[in-house]
Amino acid sequence: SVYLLYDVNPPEGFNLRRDVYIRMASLVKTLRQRGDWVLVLPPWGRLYHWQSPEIDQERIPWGEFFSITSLQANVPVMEYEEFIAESGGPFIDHILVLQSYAEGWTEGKWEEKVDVRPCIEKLAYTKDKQGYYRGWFWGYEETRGVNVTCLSAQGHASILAPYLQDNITATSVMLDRAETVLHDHYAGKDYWDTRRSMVFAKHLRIIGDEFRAKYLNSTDEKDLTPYQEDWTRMKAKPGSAWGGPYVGVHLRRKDFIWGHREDVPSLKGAVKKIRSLLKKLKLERVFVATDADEEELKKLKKMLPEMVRFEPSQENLELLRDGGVAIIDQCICAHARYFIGTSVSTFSFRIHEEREILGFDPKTTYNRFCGDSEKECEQPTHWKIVY
Ligand SMILES: Nc1nc2c(ncn2[C@@H]2O[C@H](COP(=O)(O)OP(=O)(O)O)[C@@H](O)[C@H]2O)c(=O)[nH]1
Ligand SMILES: *[C@@H]1O[C@H](CO)[C@@H](O)[C@H](O)[C@H]1NC(C)=O
Ligand SMILES: *[C@@H]1O[C@H](CO)[C@@H](O)[C@H](O)[C@H]1NC(C)=O
Ligand SMILES: *[C@@H]1O[C@H](CO)[C@@H](O)[C@H](O)[C@H]1NC(C)=O
Ligand SMILES: [Mg+2]
Repeated sequence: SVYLLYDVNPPEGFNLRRDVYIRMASLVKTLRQRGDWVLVLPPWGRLYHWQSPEIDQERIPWGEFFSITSLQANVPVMEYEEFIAESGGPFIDHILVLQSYAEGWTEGKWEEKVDVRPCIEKLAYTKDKQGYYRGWFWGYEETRGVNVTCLSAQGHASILAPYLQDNITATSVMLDRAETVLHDHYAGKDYWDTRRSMVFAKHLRIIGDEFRAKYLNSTDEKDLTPYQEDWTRMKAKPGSAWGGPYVGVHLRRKDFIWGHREDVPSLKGAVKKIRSLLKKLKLERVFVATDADEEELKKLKKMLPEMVRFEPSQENLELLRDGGVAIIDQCICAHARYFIGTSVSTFSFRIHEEREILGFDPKTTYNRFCGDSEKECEQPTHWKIVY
């Protein structure tokens, strides 16, 4: 096999990283037209938003969050530790640091291209005494890179394929800053195949289901949201899902409010909107997923005392970690009769997709809060599944 590894710009969060996975899976499908390429899953960890203190949040395998057999049914993947075991040690033959072009678009003209170029930014890798490259490598200190070069790339992920196939002889190649390349075909069949294969790990789905049953009077049978573990057999008719008797809310705060963005509401504005939705939809319950800090949460609870939240015990938090809790929040929002999210949050976008897979009427999904004084509050785009 030839192993393709990748990593993403450190500040990026969990849900943008899930998007980059889709781009890389697409690239591997292209590479596999000529050769036995396998995608190595970059361990999760050290994400800026995972701030729960005193829990270990590094070197987390994908299997803690996603069903590996489901991913496998789309493209061959393996966990990083399997790669180390199979390839004979913690070495990555060639690291390609993707970057844009120093000169920008020439004459304002967009064209797709790939070229070996001097590194624009300071390398995030340093040479050790043996001449190997050391770097973050997802918290695996013993990992070393044998060669590092910078590659300017402009275009969709698969433009890298000819270069990887013809100009690189290594058996393990890592693309760093993989978010530099774009989707081969956003929301096309291949996009959706990969997206549908990103089935959440069973233990997380079970916790979400139990929570819905216990606190929200919501079950798949009553709500018409039947789920198949095997995603290749999941094809819900649009509009067939009814959803649990609650409004699902994703209220993104933190960095989304620090910049005083005009498309993000104040707490007061959000609560006003939630109340009007409950009334309009004749629903009594509201489930709130949010990354609000303690202070904001206190204010929110005061204004919306009936809201339901998923709040794990310390013991469960250690088990699930921040990533698992976020996924459970997403699962619960995905099953609501009506969902409203936050403008341009990838966390909300992933909920849209989950609801599309379950077969909800798009009117109940593609909704977002408006800023308090936002003039044109454009609602999210509906992306239909291509099977
Ligand atoms: N549990 C939980 N975590 C959240 C919520 N909103 C944001 N977060 C955390 O903040 C991160 C936001 O980063 P990202 O996933 O990139 O989404 P985006 O920044 O909203 O586009 C998530 O991955 C979570 O770790 C929420 O409603 N519930
Ligand atoms: C790859 O190799 C070919 C043939 O040697 C060369 O023409 C091409 O410029 C190389 N591609 C890059 C991006 O360096
Ligand atoms: C590193 O890779 C570059 C580009 O493929 C190649 O020219 C160079 O010889 C390699 N260096 C080593 C030490 O293998
Ligand atoms: C749960 O929902 C069912 C209808 O699906 C309803 O008959 C029942 O009264 C509800 N139970 C509670 C406790 O709200
Ligand atoms: Mg983010």
